[in-house]
Amino acid sequence: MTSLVLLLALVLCQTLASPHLSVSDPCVLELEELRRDVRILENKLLIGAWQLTHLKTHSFIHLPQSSTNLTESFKTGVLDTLPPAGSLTVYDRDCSELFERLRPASGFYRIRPRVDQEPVLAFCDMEDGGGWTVLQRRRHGRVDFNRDWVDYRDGFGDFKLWNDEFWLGNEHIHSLVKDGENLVKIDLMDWGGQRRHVYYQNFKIADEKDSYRLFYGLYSGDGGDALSGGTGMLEQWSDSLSGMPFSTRDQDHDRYLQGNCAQENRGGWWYNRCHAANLNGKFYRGGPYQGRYDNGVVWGTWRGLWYSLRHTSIKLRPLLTLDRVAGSGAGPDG
Ligand SMILES: [Ca+2]
Repeated sequence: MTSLVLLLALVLCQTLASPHLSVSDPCVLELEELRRDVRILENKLLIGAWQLTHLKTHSFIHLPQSSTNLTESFKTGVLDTLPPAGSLTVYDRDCSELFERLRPASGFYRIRPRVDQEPVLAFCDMEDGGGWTVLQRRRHGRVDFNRDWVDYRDGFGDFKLWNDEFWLGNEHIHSLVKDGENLVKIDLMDWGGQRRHVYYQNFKIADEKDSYRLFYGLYSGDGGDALSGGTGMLEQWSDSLSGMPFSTRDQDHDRYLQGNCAQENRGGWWYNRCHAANLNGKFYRGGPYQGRYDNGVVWGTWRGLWYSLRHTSIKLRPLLTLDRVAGSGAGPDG
């Protein structure tokens, strides 16, 4: 329907407009706006349909019988006692392929993003619609995220229990995202148990020669677009991470000439001058924190720069999976 409106507007504009369209032509500007609106609407529709399907077919987490409150179960550590997830070697490219093939439970699997490389141990989130390869997770602050370039490149943390904390590794993330359309979902939870979910289409990072430079597409969700720094021009100038190379305390690639964002903010990230989002930052218990630098586990557009979140995860799956789940008929299954 929206595509039809766009087509109609295009025909109308071309009929009325002079043969030499300029950028200032109102029709050109209007079309650009319409195209953007269509993209946003399509995105919302996709995610809405997917969430609906998910609600119908999945329960979010298999809680122990005695616990009915998710937040409470995190507090009491009930989920820590769940048995370790399996670490089977599979030869699927990512968790979505594995999900399509076997519909297995969530857990650690050795996937193989590149056939010319050794399999990689990754957490596959088979809830929440299924097929998510998890790139990052913060849960309890036991893993130190203030690390050097090599650690961020190769990955670090614990890969055993389902709530272990880790960074999958920039090299592996690069292999996973380099060809194809995908959707990244960022799950956030504060210390009161409130949750927000943020989505970015076409998440991409360059190779190591280009310092794992970050690219991403359309934002949606209810936590705010902190990767782009927020809504103001000034915030975007200093905080937008779009097109930024990765920095660590021992490799400063940020735009902050007077210092090193990674050193101040205690984590590896795609810093600008420096950030409105710092999900690999220092883990502060309780939420609000004070200090010289806004170096907590921060998603600025939701809880601000001086609130450190309790849970975060960054996970990825191909956009095509969503098409199939949403039943658009665009996928190979028809
Ligand atoms: Ca710097």
